[in-house]
Amino acid sequence: METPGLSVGAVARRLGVSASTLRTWDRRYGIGPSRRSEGSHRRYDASDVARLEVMHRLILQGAPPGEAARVALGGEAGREEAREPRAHGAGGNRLALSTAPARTRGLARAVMALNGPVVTGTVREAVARDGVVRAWEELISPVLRSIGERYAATGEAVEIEHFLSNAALAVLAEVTAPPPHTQTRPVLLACAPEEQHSLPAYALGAALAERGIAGRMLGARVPEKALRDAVERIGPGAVFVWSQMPYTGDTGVLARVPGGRPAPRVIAGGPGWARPLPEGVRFAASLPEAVEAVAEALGMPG
Ligand code: B12
Repeated sequence: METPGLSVGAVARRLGVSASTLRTWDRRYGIGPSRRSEGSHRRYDASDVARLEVMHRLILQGAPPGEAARVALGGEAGREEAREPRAHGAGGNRLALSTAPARTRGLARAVMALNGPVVTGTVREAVARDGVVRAWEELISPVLRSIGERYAATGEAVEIEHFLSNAALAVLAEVTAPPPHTQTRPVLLACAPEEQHSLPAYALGAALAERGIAGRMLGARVPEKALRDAVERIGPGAVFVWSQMPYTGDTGVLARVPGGRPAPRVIAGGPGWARPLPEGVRFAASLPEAVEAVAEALGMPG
Protein backbone atom coordinates (compact mmCIF):
# COMPACT_ATOMS: atom_id res chain seq x y z
CA MET A 1 0.00 0.00 0.00
CA GLU A 2 1.30 3.47 -0.89
CA THR A 3 2.24 5.74 2.02
CA PRO A 4 0.16 8.95 1.92
CA GLY A 5 1.72 12.42 2.03
CA LEU A 6 4.04 14.43 -0.18
CA SER A 7 7.63 13.54 -0.99
CA VAL A 8 10.49 15.87 -0.09
CA GLY A 9 10.79 16.84 -3.77
CA ALA A 10 7.12 17.78 -4.02
CA VAL A 11 7.27 19.93 -0.87
CA ALA A 12 10.50 21.55 -2.10
CA ARG A 13 8.80 22.53 -5.37
CA ARG A 14 5.79 23.86 -3.52
CA LEU A 15 7.89 26.09 -1.24
CA GLY A 16 10.47 27.05 -3.84
CA VAL A 17 13.43 25.76 -1.82
CA SER A 18 15.76 22.85 -2.57
CA ALA A 19 15.14 19.33 -1.29
CA SER A 20 18.49 19.41 0.50
CA THR A 21 17.39 22.55 2.37
CA LEU A 22 14.32 20.68 3.59
CA ARG A 23 16.48 17.76 4.74
CA THR A 24 18.77 20.21 6.56
CA TRP A 25 15.82 21.86 8.29
CA ASP A 26 14.66 18.43 9.39
CA ARG A 27 18.08 17.37 10.72
CA ARG A 28 19.09 20.69 12.22
CA TYR A 29 15.85 22.14 13.52
CA GLY A 30 13.66 19.08 13.83
CA ILE A 31 11.05 20.48 11.47
CA GLY A 32 10.31 17.63 9.11
CA PRO A 33 7.71 15.07 8.20
CA SER A 34 5.60 13.39 10.87
CA ARG A 35 6.20 10.04 9.26
CA ARG A 36 8.31 8.12 6.79
CA SER A 37 7.46 5.59 4.11
CA GLU A 38 8.54 1.98 4.45
CA GLY A 39 11.79 2.72 2.62
CA SER A 40 12.38 5.46 5.21
CA HIS A 41 11.60 8.22 2.71
CA ARG A 42 10.19 11.42 4.13
CA ARG A 43 6.42 11.85 3.65
CA TYR A 44 4.95 15.24 4.55
CA ASP A 45 1.28 15.59 5.46
CA ALA A 46 -0.79 18.80 5.32
CA SER A 47 0.16 19.98 8.81
CA ASP A 48 3.88 19.35 8.14
CA VAL A 49 3.63 21.44 4.99
CA ALA A 50 1.76 24.22 6.81
CA ARG A 51 4.54 24.39 9.43
CA LEU A 52 7.20 24.56 6.76
CA GLU A 53 5.29 27.32 5.00
CA VAL A 54 5.29 29.35 8.23
CA MET A 55 9.04 28.75 8.67
CA HIS A 56 9.77 29.69 5.07
CA ARG A 57 7.72 32.89 5.30
CA LEU A 58 9.50 33.95 8.49
CA ILE A 59 12.89 33.34 6.89
CA LEU A 60 11.93 35.45 3.88
CA GLN A 61 10.94 38.18 6.31
CA GLY A 62 14.40 38.07 7.80
CA ALA A 63 14.15 35.70 10.77
CA PRO A 64 17.13 33.39 11.37
CA PRO A 65 16.17 29.80 10.44
CA GLY A 66 16.52 28.49 14.00
CA GLU A 67 14.07 31.01 15.34
CA ALA A 68 11.73 30.59 12.38
CA ALA A 69 11.67 26.84 13.06
CA ARG A 70 10.95 27.35 16.75
CA VAL A 71 8.01 29.62 15.98
CA ALA A 72 6.71 27.30 13.23
CA LEU A 73 6.93 24.27 15.51
CA GLY A 74 5.04 26.21 18.20
CA GLY A 75 2.29 26.34 15.64
CA GLU A 76 0.14 29.10 17.11
CA ALA A 77 -0.66 32.05 14.88
CA GLY A 78 -0.42 34.35 17.88
CA ARG A 79 3.20 33.41 18.49
CA GLU A 80 4.04 33.99 14.87
CA GLU A 81 2.49 37.44 15.05
CA ALA A 82 4.46 38.15 18.18
CA ARG A 83 7.61 37.89 16.07
CA GLU A 84 6.36 40.49 13.59
CA PRO A 85 7.93 43.92 13.93
CA ARG A 86 6.03 46.35 16.09
CA ALA A 87 6.06 49.14 13.54
CA HIS A 88 7.73 50.12 10.29
CA GLY A 89 11.19 48.66 10.65
CA ALA A 90 11.13 48.88 14.40
CA GLY A 91 11.89 46.08 16.83
CA GLY A 92 11.53 42.45 15.78
CA ASN A 93 14.37 40.48 14.38
CA ARG A 94 14.33 41.83 10.89
CA LEU A 95 14.82 44.95 8.87
CA ALA A 96 12.05 46.68 6.91
CA LEU A 97 12.93 45.18 3.54
CA SER A 98 10.01 42.86 2.84
CA THR A 99 9.56 44.06 -0.77
CA ALA A 100 13.28 44.10 -1.60
CA PRO A 101 14.89 41.53 -3.91
CA ALA A 102 15.83 38.19 -2.33
CA ARG A 103 19.55 39.01 -2.33
CA THR A 104 18.96 42.22 -0.36
CA ARG A 105 16.77 40.41 2.15
CA GLY A 106 19.41 37.70 2.38
CA LEU A 107 22.07 40.29 3.18
CA ALA A 108 19.81 41.91 5.79
CA ARG A 109 19.20 38.52 7.37
CA ALA A 110 22.91 37.72 7.51
CA VAL A 111 23.63 41.17 8.96
CA MET A 112 21.01 40.66 11.67
CA ALA A 113 22.60 37.30 12.49
CA LEU A 114 26.07 38.93 12.54
CA ASN A 115 27.12 36.28 10.04
CA GLY A 116 30.45 37.65 8.81
CA PRO A 117 31.28 35.16 6.07
CA VAL A 118 27.84 35.47 4.45
CA VAL A 119 27.78 39.28 4.71
CA THR A 120 31.27 39.67 3.26
CA GLY A 121 30.65 36.98 0.65
CA THR A 122 27.38 38.54 -0.51
CA VAL A 123 28.85 42.03 -0.81
CA ARG A 124 32.03 40.78 -2.49
CA GLU A 125 30.08 38.71 -5.00
CA ALA A 126 27.75 41.61 -5.83
CA VAL A 127 30.68 43.96 -6.40
CA ALA A 128 32.45 41.41 -8.61
CA ARG A 129 29.32 40.64 -10.63
CA ASP A 130 27.55 43.99 -10.89
CA GLY A 131 30.30 46.51 -10.23
CA VAL A 132 30.67 48.90 -7.31
CA VAL A 133 27.95 51.39 -8.29
CA ARG A 134 25.17 48.82 -8.63
CA ALA A 135 26.28 46.86 -5.58
CA TRP A 136 26.33 50.09 -3.55
CA GLU A 137 23.02 51.49 -4.79
CA GLU A 138 21.00 48.28 -5.07
CA LEU A 139 22.35 46.10 -2.30
CA ILE A 140 24.44 47.87 0.35
CA SER A 141 22.57 51.19 0.55
CA PRO A 142 19.05 49.75 0.96
CA VAL A 143 20.24 47.64 3.88
CA LEU A 144 22.10 50.60 5.42
CA ARG A 145 18.99 52.77 5.05
CA SER A 146 16.80 50.17 6.72
CA ILE A 147 19.31 49.91 9.57
CA GLY A 148 19.17 53.70 9.85
CA GLU A 149 15.37 53.63 9.97
CA ARG A 150 15.44 51.01 12.67
CA TYR A 151 17.94 53.04 14.66
CA ALA A 152 15.81 56.17 14.28
CA ALA A 153 12.68 54.32 15.41
CA THR A 154 14.12 52.32 18.30
CA GLY A 155 17.62 53.52 19.11
CA GLU A 156 18.68 49.91 18.46
CA ALA A 157 20.77 48.16 15.81
CA VAL A 158 23.99 50.09 16.44
CA GLU A 159 25.94 46.81 16.52
CA ILE A 160 24.33 45.84 13.21
CA GLU A 161 25.29 49.22 11.75
CA HIS A 162 28.91 48.78 12.82
CA PHE A 163 28.97 45.20 11.60
CA LEU A 164 27.74 45.90 8.06
CA SER A 165 29.82 49.09 7.84
CA ASN A 166 33.01 47.21 8.67
CA ALA A 167 32.28 44.35 6.28
CA ALA A 168 31.39 46.75 3.45
CA LEU A 169 34.44 48.92 4.12
CA ALA A 170 36.70 45.86 3.93
CA VAL A 171 35.27 44.77 0.58
CA LEU A 172 35.34 48.29 -0.86
CA ALA A 173 38.94 48.67 0.29
CA GLU A 174 39.85 45.43 -1.52
CA VAL A 175 38.48 46.90 -4.74
CA THR A 176 40.29 50.19 -4.14
CA ALA A 177 43.69 48.51 -4.42
CA PRO A 178 45.61 50.89 -6.71
CA PRO A 179 44.84 50.23 -10.38
CA PRO A 180 47.39 50.99 -13.09
CA HIS A 181 47.67 54.76 -13.26
CA THR A 182 45.79 56.17 -16.19
CA GLN A 183 45.74 59.81 -15.17
CA THR A 184 48.43 62.29 -14.44
CA ARG A 185 47.02 63.87 -11.28
CA PRO A 186 45.82 61.96 -8.21
CA VAL A 187 42.45 62.25 -6.51
CA LEU A 188 42.06 62.90 -2.80
CA LEU A 189 39.10 61.40 -0.96
CA ALA A 190 38.24 62.50 2.57
CA CYS A 191 35.50 63.00 5.10
CA ALA A 192 34.87 66.36 6.73
CA PRO A 193 36.39 67.07 10.16
CA GLU A 194 34.66 64.93 12.84
CA GLU A 195 32.62 63.12 10.20
CA GLN A 196 32.57 59.42 11.06
CA HIS A 197 30.36 58.36 8.17
CA SER A 198 32.93 57.33 5.59
CA LEU A 199 31.29 54.54 3.59
CA PRO A 200 30.19 56.74 0.67
CA ALA A 201 33.78 58.00 0.27
CA TYR A 202 35.04 54.40 0.23
CA ALA A 203 32.34 53.50 -2.31
CA LEU A 204 33.61 56.34 -4.47
CA GLY A 205 37.22 55.16 -4.10
CA ALA A 206 36.21 51.67 -5.21
CA ALA A 207 34.07 52.93 -8.11
CA LEU A 208 36.94 55.13 -9.30
CA ALA A 209 39.35 52.20 -9.11
CA GLU A 210 37.01 50.29 -11.42
CA ARG A 211 37.40 53.17 -13.86
CA GLY A 212 41.18 52.99 -13.57
CA ILE A 213 41.36 56.11 -11.39
CA ALA A 214 43.51 55.86 -8.26
CA GLY A 215 42.00 57.68 -5.30
CA ARG A 216 44.07 58.47 -2.20
CA MET A 217 41.77 57.72 0.71
CA LEU A 218 42.16 59.76 3.90
CA GLY A 219 39.06 58.18 5.47
CA ALA A 220 36.86 59.44 8.30
CA ARG A 221 37.33 62.60 10.43
CA VAL A 222 40.02 64.40 8.49
CA PRO A 223 41.06 67.63 10.26
CA GLU A 224 41.03 70.64 7.98
CA LYS A 225 44.78 71.16 8.30
CA ALA A 226 45.46 67.53 7.38
CA LEU A 227 43.35 67.91 4.24
CA ARG A 228 45.16 71.10 3.28
CA ASP A 229 48.57 69.52 3.89
CA ALA A 230 47.63 66.49 1.78
CA VAL A 231 46.49 68.72 -1.07
CA GLU A 232 49.74 70.66 -0.96
CA ARG A 233 51.80 67.48 -0.79
CA ILE A 234 50.31 65.67 -3.80
CA GLY A 235 48.66 68.37 -5.94
CA PRO A 236 45.50 66.41 -6.74
CA GLY A 237 43.33 67.01 -9.80
CA ALA A 238 40.20 66.55 -7.68
CA VAL A 239 39.38 66.63 -3.98
CA PHE A 240 36.20 64.92 -2.78
CA VAL A 241 34.90 65.62 0.74
CA TRP A 242 31.93 63.82 2.34
CA SER A 243 29.73 65.33 5.06
CA GLN A 244 26.83 63.27 6.38
CA MET A 245 25.87 65.25 9.46
CA PRO A 246 24.90 68.93 9.52
CA TYR A 247 27.46 69.61 12.27
CA THR A 248 30.31 68.45 10.04
CA GLY A 249 29.16 70.45 7.03
CA ASP A 250 31.18 73.67 7.49
CA THR A 251 31.72 74.78 3.91
CA GLY A 252 34.76 76.84 4.95
CA VAL A 253 36.70 73.57 4.74
CA LEU A 254 35.86 73.40 1.04
CA ALA A 255 36.53 77.08 0.42
CA ARG A 256 39.98 76.85 1.99
CA VAL A 257 41.29 73.89 -0.07
CA PRO A 258 44.63 75.24 -1.37
CA GLY A 259 44.67 76.42 -4.99
CA GLY A 260 47.78 75.14 -6.77
CA ARG A 261 48.29 75.33 -10.52
CA PRO A 262 45.93 74.29 -11.87
CA ALA A 263 43.64 74.35 -8.83
CA PRO A 264 42.05 71.01 -7.94
CA ARG A 265 38.36 70.58 -8.63
CA VAL A 266 36.62 70.48 -5.23
CA ILE A 267 33.64 68.12 -5.10
CA ALA A 268 31.30 67.95 -2.12
CA GLY A 269 29.06 64.98 -1.36
CA GLY A 270 26.57 64.16 1.37
CA PRO A 271 23.50 65.66 3.01
CA GLY A 272 25.49 67.46 5.74
CA TRP A 273 26.86 70.42 3.77
CA ALA A 274 25.46 73.85 4.53
CA ARG A 275 24.24 75.92 1.57
CA PRO A 276 25.21 77.74 -0.48
CA LEU A 277 28.42 75.92 -1.35
CA PRO A 278 31.46 78.13 -1.99
CA GLU A 279 31.91 79.28 -5.57
CA GLY A 280 33.54 76.72 -7.80
CA VAL A 281 32.67 73.76 -5.57
CA ARG A 282 30.67 71.12 -7.36
CA PHE A 283 28.04 69.08 -5.51
CA ALA A 284 27.59 65.41 -6.36
CA ALA A 285 24.22 64.01 -5.34
CA SER A 286 24.96 60.33 -6.00
CA LEU A 287 27.80 57.88 -6.43
CA PRO A 288 27.64 57.85 -10.26
CA GLU A 289 27.52 61.65 -10.26
CA ALA A 290 30.62 61.81 -8.07
CA VAL A 291 32.46 59.35 -10.34
CA GLU A 292 31.62 61.52 -13.37
CA ALA A 293 32.61 64.73 -11.59
CA VAL A 294 36.03 63.28 -10.72
CA ALA A 295 36.52 61.78 -14.19
CA GLU A 296 35.65 65.14 -15.81
CA ALA A 297 38.02 67.01 -13.52
CA LEU A 298 40.79 64.67 -14.70
CA GLY A 299 39.80 65.10 -18.34
CA MET A 300 38.60 61.51 -18.68
CA PRO A 301 34.78 61.75 -18.95
CA GLY A 302 32.94 58.47 -19.44
C1 B12 B 1 26.55 53.34 8.71
C2 B12 B 1 26.07 54.49 9.57
C3 B12 B 1 26.87 54.90 10.64
C4 B12 B 1 28.25 54.32 10.89
C5 B12 B 1 29.22 54.87 9.82
C6 B12 B 1 30.32 53.89 9.46
C7 B12 B 1 31.13 54.37 8.31
N1 B12 B 1 32.40 54.05 8.37
O1 B12 B 1 30.67 55.01 7.36
C8 B12 B 1 28.56 54.84 12.33
C9 B12 B 1 28.24 53.72 13.31
C10 B12 B 1 29.98 55.32 12.57
C11 B12 B 1 27.54 55.96 12.49
C12 B12 B 1 27.63 56.91 13.48
C13 B12 B 1 26.63 57.85 13.71
N2 B12 B 1 25.45 57.96 13.11
CO1 B12 B 1 25.02 56.99 11.50
N3 B12 B 1 24.32 56.05 10.06
C14 B12 B 1 24.82 55.12 9.31
C15 B12 B 1 23.84 54.75 8.18
C16 B12 B 1 23.14 53.44 8.57
C17 B12 B 1 24.43 54.63 6.78
C18 B12 B 1 25.31 55.83 6.39
C19 B12 B 1 25.63 55.80 4.92
O2 B12 B 1 26.65 55.28 4.51
N4 B12 B 1 24.72 56.40 4.08
C20 B12 B 1 24.87 56.44 2.64
C21 B12 B 1 23.58 55.93 1.96
C22 B12 B 1 23.32 54.50 2.33
O3 B12 B 1 22.52 56.73 2.41
P1 B12 B 1 21.40 57.27 1.41
O4 B12 B 1 20.41 58.02 2.19
O5 B12 B 1 20.98 56.19 0.54
O6 B12 B 1 22.28 58.30 0.51
C23 B12 B 1 21.77 59.49 -0.10
C24 B12 B 1 22.85 60.46 -0.41
O7 B12 B 1 23.72 60.52 0.66
C25 B12 B 1 23.45 60.04 -1.73
N5 B12 B 1 24.54 59.07 -1.77
C26 B12 B 1 24.55 57.81 -1.40
N6 B12 B 1 25.75 57.26 -1.58
C27 B12 B 1 26.55 58.20 -2.13
C28 B12 B 1 27.90 58.17 -2.51
C29 B12 B 1 28.48 59.33 -3.01
C30 B12 B 1 29.93 59.31 -3.38
C31 B12 B 1 27.71 60.51 -3.17
C32 B12 B 1 28.35 61.73 -3.70
C33 B12 B 1 26.35 60.52 -2.80
C34 B12 B 1 25.79 59.37 -2.27
O8 B12 B 1 22.38 59.54 -2.37
C35 B12 B 1 21.30 59.23 -1.47
C36 B12 B 1 20.13 60.12 -1.79
O9 B12 B 1 20.28 61.41 -1.24
C37 B12 B 1 22.89 55.99 8.23
C38 B12 B 1 21.49 55.75 7.66
C39 B12 B 1 21.34 56.45 6.29
N7 B12 B 1 20.15 56.42 5.76
O10 B12 B 1 22.25 56.98 5.72
C40 B12 B 1 22.97 56.43 9.68
C41 B12 B 1 22.74 57.90 10.03
C42 B12 B 1 23.37 58.79 8.99
N8 B12 B 1 23.45 58.04 11.29
C43 B12 B 1 22.83 58.81 12.14
C44 B12 B 1 23.33 59.15 13.42
C45 B12 B 1 22.38 59.93 14.31
C46 B12 B 1 24.62 58.78 13.82
C47 B12 B 1 25.30 59.15 15.12
C48 B12 B 1 25.09 60.59 15.61
C49 B12 B 1 24.84 58.11 16.17
C50 B12 B 1 25.33 58.38 17.56
N9 B12 B 1 24.40 58.68 18.40
O11 B12 B 1 26.50 58.32 17.82
C51 B12 B 1 26.78 58.88 14.78
C52 B12 B 1 27.44 60.14 14.21
C53 B12 B 1 28.90 60.09 14.22
C54 B12 B 1 29.53 61.26 13.48
N10 B12 B 1 29.95 62.28 14.17
O12 B12 B 1 29.69 61.25 12.30
C55 B12 B 1 21.53 59.35 11.56
C56 B12 B 1 21.65 60.83 11.14
C57 B12 B 1 20.37 61.60 11.40
C58 B12 B 1 20.60 63.08 11.14
N11 B12 B 1 20.59 63.49 9.88
O13 B12 B 1 20.83 63.79 12.06
C59 B12 B 1 21.26 58.35 10.40
C60 B12 B 1 20.51 58.96 9.19
C61 B12 B 1 20.44 57.17 10.99
C62 B12 B 1 19.06 57.62 11.41
N12 B12 B 1 18.06 57.45 10.57
O14 B12 B 1 18.89 58.08 12.50
N13 B12 B 1 26.55 55.85 11.57
